Amino acid sequence: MTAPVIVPATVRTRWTDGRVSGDGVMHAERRLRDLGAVFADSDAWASGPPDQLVYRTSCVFPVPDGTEAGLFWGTTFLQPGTVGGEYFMTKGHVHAKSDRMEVYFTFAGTGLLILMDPKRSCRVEEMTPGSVHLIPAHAAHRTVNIGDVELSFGACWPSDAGYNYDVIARTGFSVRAMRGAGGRPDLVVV
Ligand code: S6P
Ligand code: ZN
Repeated sequence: MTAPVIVPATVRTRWTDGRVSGDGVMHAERRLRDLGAVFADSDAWASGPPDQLVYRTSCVFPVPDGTEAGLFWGTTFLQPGTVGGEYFMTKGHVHAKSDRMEVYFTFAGTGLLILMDPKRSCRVEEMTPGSVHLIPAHAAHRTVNIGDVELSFGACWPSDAGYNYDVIARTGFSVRAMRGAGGRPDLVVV
């Protein structure tokens, strides 16, 4: 057998901020206009700049969506800001195959990971550089930027997990993160 040659990795992640580069990296973004039902104060949302970037993702999908036993991974970059006193956050979803788990790991910034079980009970984990978060089966998950700089975190999830945004669009999370006195987050149960 001939000796294998050493080849460079085809994808790189910069550990200081999570920036992903290389082959097959797909970019997507969500602006304020895309997040109408997400924030509690719909008047504040409607009066905000629709082009305002709230978050973007850079992900690698090495196998077709829905493939059993494959993996996807990537970074989410969530901007700092508020709408009606509520911190910028992701839409949030439960996986379409809801028993599929996921792992998050924080590169930079400070945030919250809101995990909600099917009984609408929430657990809120602090995200800081280096923190690692396991998203259990059946948990809806949403991230919130509670800092003054970009929050970036990596994610790795099964390629057959899929997304269900409808359940969140219909009933939301039972906890909202508002900027409180002194800039600290207040968790409001709704
Ligand atoms: C995918 C994973 C993340 C999110 C991303 C944006 O399972 O959880 O890549 O897609 O953080 O959040 P959302 O709720 O808009 O998909
Ligand atoms: Zn997910």
